[in-house]
Amino acid sequence: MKTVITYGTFDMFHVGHLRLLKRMSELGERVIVAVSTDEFNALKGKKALVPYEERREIIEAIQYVDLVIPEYSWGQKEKDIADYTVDLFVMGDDWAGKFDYLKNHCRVFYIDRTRGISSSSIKRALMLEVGK
Ligand code: C2G
Repeated sequence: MKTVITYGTFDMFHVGHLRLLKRMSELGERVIVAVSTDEFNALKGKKALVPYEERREIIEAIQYVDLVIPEYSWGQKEKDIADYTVDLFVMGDDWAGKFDYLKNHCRVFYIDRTRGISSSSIKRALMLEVGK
C-alpha cells in the first residue's frame, strides 16, 4: 500500500493545508501526517496559537488523513519512513530542496504551496480585527 507522509505545524488550519492533504491522498493509498508538538515548535522558533492536541484532533478529522503521529524532532524522519514503509515524502515547495537527503529512503516531492494564505497571515488579520 503506497504510503505518503508529511510534517508540519498545521496551525489555524486553512485551505492551503487542506489542499496539501488532498493532493497527498491522490498520490498514495495511505496518508500519514506528523504534527509538530508544541515543544518541537519551540525548537523551530514557532509558537502555534492552537495547542498540539487540538491541531492533532483537527488533522485526524480530515477525510484525506489515515494516521497522525507527533513530530518531536528534525531527525525522526528517516526512522518514520522505515517504520511506516513510506514510499513518498511530501512538503509544500516553500521547503523545496530542504529534504532532498531523504531521497536515499523514499521519493521526495514538493507540491505547489497555495498562494495568498498562511497561518501567520490569518493571525495578523485576526489581530487587526481585534484591534479595531
Ligand atoms: N502549506 C501550503 N500552502 C500554504 C501554507 C502551508 O501548501 N498556503 C504547506 C507547507 O508547505 C507545509 C504544510 O502546509 O508543507 C504545513 O505548513 P506549516 O504548518 O507551516 O509547516 P511548518 O511549520 O513549516 O513545519 O519538519 C517539517 C516542519 O515541521 C514543517
